[in-house]
Amino acid sequence: MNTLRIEELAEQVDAAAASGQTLTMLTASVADLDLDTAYTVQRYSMKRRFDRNERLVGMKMGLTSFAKMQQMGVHDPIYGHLTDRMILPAGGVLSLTGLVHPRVEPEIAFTMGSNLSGQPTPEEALAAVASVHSAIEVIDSRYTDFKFTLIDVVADNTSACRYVLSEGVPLGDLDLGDLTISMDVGGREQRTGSSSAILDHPAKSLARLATMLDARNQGLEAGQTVLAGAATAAVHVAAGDRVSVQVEGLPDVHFFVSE
Ligand code: OOG
Ligand code: MG
Repeated sequence: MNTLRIEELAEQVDAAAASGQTLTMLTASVADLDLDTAYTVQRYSMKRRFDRNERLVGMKMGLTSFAKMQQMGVHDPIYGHLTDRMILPAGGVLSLTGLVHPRVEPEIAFTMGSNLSGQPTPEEALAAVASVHSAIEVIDSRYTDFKFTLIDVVADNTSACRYVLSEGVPLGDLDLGDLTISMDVGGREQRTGSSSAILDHPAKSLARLATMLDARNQGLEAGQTVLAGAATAAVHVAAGDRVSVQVEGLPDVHFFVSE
């Protein structure tokens, strides 16, 4: 696919995200969009945000858990970019204005203490981590009815919308392999899972992210945030909700939803 066409697709996904308007799946009309090109669309769409003074602050993994793969009907881990515009302070308020149909999911996040590149083992990946957080990701697919193929969701920056981190704690002796994770959404919906749902261990998700980035000559940098992926299926939010996540052994995190 030529650069001009990729630019056009990037403009479409960027405009949908910026305006909160839905988009028909790109693959419905673009026959020659493959996964590798979808990552290029994602990168070009990020460049548009950077041109509007958004700043890259980290990366996210998606579809790392069976619950998510099953919910979305898509079966491979994917990654997206996080910008400063997506940061929601802990205890803060998410406004639904300008969003399409947001959902929340409970996650574990890392703050990188050093750069991470190449194809690290999970142990090597963890050695590059400065602190660990419980986290809530707000995803908001720009596609109609929150339905997409793997290629479409990658082009749409893996539905990234907002995220909230708890205070960070050093990893120390904490084993992230099997921590209970629970989420409450407005007292209406609860989800409970285990950190083992995240590619068996969140460190494997981090290592996999580095390896996927390496295939495109990218890596992670000290200070960046990494969302390791949801441990349970995602839940719709509504105005008035208080959304909270608890990860065993980590500080809690919550935020509020307004119209
Ligand atoms: C894609 C993003 C999935 C996760 O943690 O699994 C994701 C989506 O479900 O819209 O962020
Ligand atoms: Mg997520």
